[in-house]
Amino acid sequence: MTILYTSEATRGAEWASVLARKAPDIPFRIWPDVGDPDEIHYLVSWIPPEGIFERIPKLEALFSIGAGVDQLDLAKVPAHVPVVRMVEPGLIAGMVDYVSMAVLAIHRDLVFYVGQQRQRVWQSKRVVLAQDRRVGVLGLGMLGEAVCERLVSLGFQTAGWSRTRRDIDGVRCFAGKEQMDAFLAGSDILVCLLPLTPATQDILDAGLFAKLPRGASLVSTGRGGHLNQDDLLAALDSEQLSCAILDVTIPEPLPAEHPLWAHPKILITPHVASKPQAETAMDALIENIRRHRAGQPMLGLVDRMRGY
Ligand code: NDP
Ligand code: OXD
Repeated sequence: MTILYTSEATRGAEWASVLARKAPDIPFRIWPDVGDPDEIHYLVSWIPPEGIFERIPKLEALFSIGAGVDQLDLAKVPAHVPVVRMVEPGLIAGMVDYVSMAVLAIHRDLVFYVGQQRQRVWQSKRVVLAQDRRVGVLGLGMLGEAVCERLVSLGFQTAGWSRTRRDIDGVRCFAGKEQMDAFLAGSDILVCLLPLTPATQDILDAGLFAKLPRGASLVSTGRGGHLNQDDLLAALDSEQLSCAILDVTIPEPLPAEHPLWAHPKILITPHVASKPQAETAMDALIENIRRHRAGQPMLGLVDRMRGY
C-alpha cells in the first residue's frame, strides 16, 4: 500500500517524515521516484503528472493535496478510482483564522485606514459594533460551517447559503437559487467559500453585487474563477461595493500590471488563506487509508457528478 506524492518537494519531505513517524508501515515515495509502479496504490497530488494513470495500474485512490478538486481533470482519472479531498482540522482552523481576520478588517474599516495612512490623513469613520454587522457566507461545507461558527462567536449577525438546506446554531441558513436574493440583501460583508464548479463559475458578478446592500464588501477565498474581476472593479468604482479582500485570483500569481493590485479598495493575499497542516493532514490520510482497506467510506469522498 505504497503512496506516491507528486507535488511541491518541500511539503513532500515534511509529509514523508511525519508519515514515517506516525505510520512507518506505509511507504511514501516522492515523484519522480516511482519505484516499482505496480506497488503504488495511493496517489497524493495537486495536479497529477501527465500520463501517470497509465503508469500506475494498481491505483486504488487519488487524494487531493487540498480541500478543492477543481484543479483536477476528473475525466482523466480512471472511473474506478475514488477521488478524495483533504478534510482535516488544520485546514479548517487556518481558514477560520483568515476569514475572521478579513471580516474584522473590513468591519473596522482597515482597508480605508490603510489608504488614509499612506496619505497621512487622520479622519475617523463611525464605529459599528459586530452585533450590528451582517455577514453572509456562500458555502456551508467543511470550511463555511466552521467560519460561520466563529463569526457567531465574534458577535456578528451571521447567515449562510448552500445548495441544500443546512442547520447551524445561531446562523440564518438559506438554500438554493430561490433563497439567494433574500440572503444577499442581508449581507453587509459577503464571504465566498464555495467550491469552483460549472454552477459557481463567475457567481460573483455584477448581477450578484447589485443585490447586496449598497456599500457592502467582499471576501473572496474560494477560487479566482468565482469572481468576475471586471465587474468587481466596476462595482467598487460605482461605490456599490466598499472594498474587497481577495485571497484567490485569475490568474495566480496575478501579473504585476494587473489593475487589481493597485486598486485602493482592494487587499490581496497570495492564496494563503489556509493550507493542510502536516500533522493533522497525515492523520487524515492514514485514517482514510485505514477506512479504504477496511471497506469503509473515506472522509472527503468527491462526488464526481457534482464536482465537489
Ligand atoms: P465543501 O465541499 O465541504 O462545501 C461546499 C459548500 O458549498 C457546501 O455547503 C455546498 O452545498 C455549497 N455549494 C456547492 N455548490 C453550490 C451551488 N451551486 N449553490 C449553492 N451552494 C453550493 O467545501 P469546503 O468547505 O471544504 O471548501 C470550499 C472551497 O474552499 C474549496 O472547494 C476550495 O476551492 C476553497 N479553499 C480555498 C483555500 C484557500 O486557501 N483560499 C483553502 C481551502 C479551500 P451543500 O452543503 O448543499 O453540498
Ligand atoms: C485548497 C487550497 O483547496 O489550498 O486546499 O486552495
